[in-house]
Amino acid sequence: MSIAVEERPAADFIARETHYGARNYQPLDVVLTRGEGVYVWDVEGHRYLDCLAAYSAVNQGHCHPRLVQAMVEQASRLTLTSRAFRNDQLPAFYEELCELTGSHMALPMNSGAEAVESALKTVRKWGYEVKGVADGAAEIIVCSENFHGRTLAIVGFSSDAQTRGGFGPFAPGFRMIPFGDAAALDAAITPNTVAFLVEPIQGEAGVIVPPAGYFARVREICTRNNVVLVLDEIQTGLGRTGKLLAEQHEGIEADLTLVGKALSGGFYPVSAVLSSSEILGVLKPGDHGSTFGGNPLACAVARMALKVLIEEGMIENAAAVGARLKAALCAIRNPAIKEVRGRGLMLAVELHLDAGGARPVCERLKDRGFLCKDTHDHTIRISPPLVLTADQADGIAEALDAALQG
Ligand code: IF1
Repeated sequence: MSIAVEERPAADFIARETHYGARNYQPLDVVLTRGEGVYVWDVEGHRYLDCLAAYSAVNQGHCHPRLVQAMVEQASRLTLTSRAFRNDQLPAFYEELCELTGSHMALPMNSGAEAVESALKTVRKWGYEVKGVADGAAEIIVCSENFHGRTLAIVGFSSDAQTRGGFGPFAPGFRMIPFGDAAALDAAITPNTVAFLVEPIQGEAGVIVPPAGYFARVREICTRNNVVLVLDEIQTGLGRTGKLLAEQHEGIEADLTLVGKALSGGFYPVSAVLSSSEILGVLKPGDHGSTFGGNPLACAVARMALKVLIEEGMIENAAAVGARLKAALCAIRNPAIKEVRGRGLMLAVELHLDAGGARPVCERLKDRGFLCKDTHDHTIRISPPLVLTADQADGIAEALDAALQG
């Protein structure tokens, strides 16, 4: 028996979603039913090039056949054991993930926000047990305009009014500094500072690339002050910027690295905290956990997601096609464009304040068969699957050029 595909007009799907669903999103009115590679199709049969890739969770392309096979095979063998018992997929997942990323050990979780929360707990415990911070006094430094997820602890240290608004009171122990300012980090560190949590490129802020040399200085400051450097690579990691991890552009290594999203190629929520040293070792049996974290279905899917990323050259493709797409976007001559930013296939086009906003441009792109996401009112984010071809990249730039003309 299967879940029947409903043949109804798009408006019918939208009406029921709006009626029964919590209204915490305002999606473009396109109802998708199928995906393959860089393309998705709506219920009326229109094809679109997906320039969001589910916020970089679908780096490997929609419904990658090797991922479908890994998922189906494992789903019919064993899905969930809980961590009360061992399963035969988890060791291989650990081994392959750690060897690929040069990590000492890993902690498996599900959503990105859970990986962030897990890192926050770990660095606090490390602070008390290893660094010798007095109980309850640990401080964690974060950046303004950060985006690390939606849980209470995380939104509590957001600088975005809507993200925080109405959800307090919040957990104490966080200090905020500007992104890209190494001197501010140096000045904010106290003897109680246990960690600095930062995105290599700020995503939700509008794809903000820090100044050259920033992360080299950050690394040096953290090392000198015995502060754990936690890089949130949930969006930037796994090939998105043209390297396996964005830290490789900076020539540094984080102490804790957070990955998620594309770790499953979009099939399943799989995230992980990667530890380059013994830091994760502060977690003892019973300290932390998750019903689904490290389950065999997640591990099998993630193993294949990493395998296809490497074997099919997707990271190199992201670098090459990303550079071509960025050049094509930069070549668009339109006074509405303020700036083109980004690295690899993590790109954004910021419009001038008087250009009428990014949302109408995204609506027109949709009508031309390209799905893009506006962010912060004036920025169009472009982050297609990493299997994008050069011709498809040129097509995106041509469509944006046309959409900007109205
Ligand atoms: C939403 C943005 C992307 C993330 C980083 C952790 C998480 C995310 C760097 C949490 C999640 C998402 C969630 C999505 C919007 C989105 C996003 F626009 F906010 F910035 F991707 F670009 N760290 N990012 O980007 O991961 O718990 O969601 O698995 O609708 O909230 P999660």
